[in-house]
Amino acid sequence: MSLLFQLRLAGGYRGSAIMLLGAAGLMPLASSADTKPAHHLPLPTGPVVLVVDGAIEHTNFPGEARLDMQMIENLPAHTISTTTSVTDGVRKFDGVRMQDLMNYVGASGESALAVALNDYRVDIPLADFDDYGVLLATHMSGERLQASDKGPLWIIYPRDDYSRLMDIRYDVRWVWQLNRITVE
Ligand SMILES: Nc1nc2c(c(=O)[nH]1)N[C@H]1C(S)=C(S)[C@@H](COP(=O)(O)O)O[C@H]1N2
Ligand SMILES: [Mo]
Repeated sequence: MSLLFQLRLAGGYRGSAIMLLGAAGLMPLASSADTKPAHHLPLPTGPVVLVVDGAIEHTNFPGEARLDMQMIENLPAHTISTTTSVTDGVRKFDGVRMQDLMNYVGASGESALAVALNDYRVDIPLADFDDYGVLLATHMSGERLQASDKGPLWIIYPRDDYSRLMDIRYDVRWVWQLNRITVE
């Protein structure tokens, strides 16, 4: 990952971005980024809403990527409008792509064990994220998802765009109140 990309992801962390720029100024930009031995994610500054562990390369605690909402929302914004099996009519969901999140933590492997606040857990093939542009939603109908109602993070599939997703095998992967992902 390039230093510039890191700086962009650090958006909002102006202090640390300036410190990074200062450190980079001591040596040529390209070599400082390329020779960095291990990749460390920025530290969360707000409440941790999602922990990713398992087969990931980029961490900010031993073996874990602890993410606050800002770190998640620094990823590119995406939208899916779809019906769901638990709401009426078409809803607009805003959030970030699961694939971008997996890239951010440097995930490798076959599947993601998604675990929710209520201990619900299900294995999701990593291929789904790229195949369907699966969303990690933070908002429904323009409003932030609350923990009291499927939030703060809900995995959303574009089921209206792919008839094969209208199936119980996929319904069970729509994990709401998601709070941990173990990459396997
Ligand atoms: N956090 C959480 N997410 C969950 C579940 C759950 O119990 N807890 N149930 C799953 C199942 S089994 C299905 S079929 C879909 C829809 O659940 P529902 O029809 O029971 O509302 O959400 C999935 N996501
Ligand atoms: Mo279910």
